[in-house]
Amino acid sequence: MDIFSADNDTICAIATPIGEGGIGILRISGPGALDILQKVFRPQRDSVALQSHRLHYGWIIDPVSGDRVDEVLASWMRGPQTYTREDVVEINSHSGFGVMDRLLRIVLTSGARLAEPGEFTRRAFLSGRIDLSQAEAVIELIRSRSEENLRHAGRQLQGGVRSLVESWRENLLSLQAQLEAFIDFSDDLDEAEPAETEAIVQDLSSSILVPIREMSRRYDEGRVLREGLTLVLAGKPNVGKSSLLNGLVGRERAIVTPHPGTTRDVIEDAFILSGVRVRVMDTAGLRPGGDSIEALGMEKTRQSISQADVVLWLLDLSRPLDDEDDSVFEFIAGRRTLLILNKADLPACFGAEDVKQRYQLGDAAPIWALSVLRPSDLLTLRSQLKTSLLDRPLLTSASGEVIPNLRQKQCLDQAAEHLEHALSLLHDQGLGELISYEMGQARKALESILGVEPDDALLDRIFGDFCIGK
Ligand SMILES: Nc1nc2c(ncn2[C@@H]2O[C@H](COP(=O)(O)OP(=O)(O)OP(=O)(O)O)[C@@H](O)[C@H]2O)c(=O)[nH]1
Ligand SMILES: [Mg+2]
Repeated sequence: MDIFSADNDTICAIATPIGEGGIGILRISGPGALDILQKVFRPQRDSVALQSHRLHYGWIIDPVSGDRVDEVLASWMRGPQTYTREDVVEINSHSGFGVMDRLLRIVLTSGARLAEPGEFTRRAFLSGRIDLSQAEAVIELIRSRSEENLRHAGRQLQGGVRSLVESWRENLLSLQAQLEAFIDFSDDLDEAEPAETEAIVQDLSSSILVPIREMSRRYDEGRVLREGLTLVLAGKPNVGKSSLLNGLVGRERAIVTPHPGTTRDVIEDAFILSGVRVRVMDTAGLRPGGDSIEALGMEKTRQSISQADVVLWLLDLSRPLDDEDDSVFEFIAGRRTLLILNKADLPACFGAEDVKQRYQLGDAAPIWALSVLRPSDLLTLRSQLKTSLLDRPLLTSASGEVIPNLRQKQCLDQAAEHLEHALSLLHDQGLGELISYEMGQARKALESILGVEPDDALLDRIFGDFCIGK
């Protein structure tokens, strides 16, 4: 792709968060980058020529007024060994709204225009330095909020998705070429050697379709890595929900009192479980009746439960099961639920079996008896949560699997569908040209993961998600 065919102007943006800080970075990219730097930057040692990929110490000067604006370190990097493959300039200045704003205006009046969100990365893509899946990994990396998520984005940035998809694509191309060689001899495949068609079927299925389906399946589990999990604590009043929240996040986040109805609002916090971010919501105790404030709180509880990936339902072992517990059960019906029998340090009024019977739960339902006030029980609970919620081979860091995002998954599913058509046509000895067409469509779907021939709307959607300056 020719980088000078489209947006050939020079763009600039503040690349660091706006606000007071030690250092702020202004980034410029495009053919005019060096020229602009020379207009606005005075190196301390005038005689030294600006060298590529070196830091230079000096001052930013307002070319109009001649004012010294800030003491900076500036670098100029000659393309193509840069983020965008264009000439890139970075100015490290002090960071504060006034300084950065002045700097930006000086650079803008010296010949650059303000970059759109994600435009630097878009240029890296258009110049062919990275493919679309790697550009998406940049956003994921910036947004990642847990170690596991970060690790995955890093793998993707290094081309994890790209190399797999490219290998399927190559493979598909060569199978299509083999197939077309038959078609040259006959219209129908029934005249081709059965052994040869069989070999194509085998290859198409085992080395392309199966791994494509496998990667697509990982999407759901991968969502957990990207977005984390939402855990909602539910139960009747006074069972220990707020105590559990505090125990899980390791601080006194919610008020705990011996009075039922203490929590009236949804209280949210987060903790990290095996590298995955878990958002946890403590809710108002559920019970029929109650005053109007409690009723509002219960409505909010209902909303939280509807957003939950998993509900932790707490029961109080020290009091008999009652109709308040029954109404909680109705409230959370249909949600993925784990049960905690809390206050196991006190004499118990019932056991796990009674709960299973009363609510007709299967034997497989996880029920854990513990006291959320005991640190050792909390540790056990954490590891039980880990096993129930996260322990799939995929989520262990060593697996190195790549996980598609939603867009990539949709492309994979399309590719798989075309491959299945091709396979069933091959099986029925259908028209060779149709088979070849389906294989071509599958290849196109794979190529759209990489961003071969992307349309502008798609690029706008992907890069519009970035911040300005990236
Ligand atoms: N003995 C014992 N007491 C507990 C345990 N867990 C919580 N409690 C006590 O139970 C009372 C209620 O705890 P909370 O955490 O406020 O209960 P809650 O479910 O948030 O109550 P509401 O906000 O009113 O719905 C407090 O006095 C806690 O100290 C436990 O495992 N053992
Ligand atoms: Mg509470």
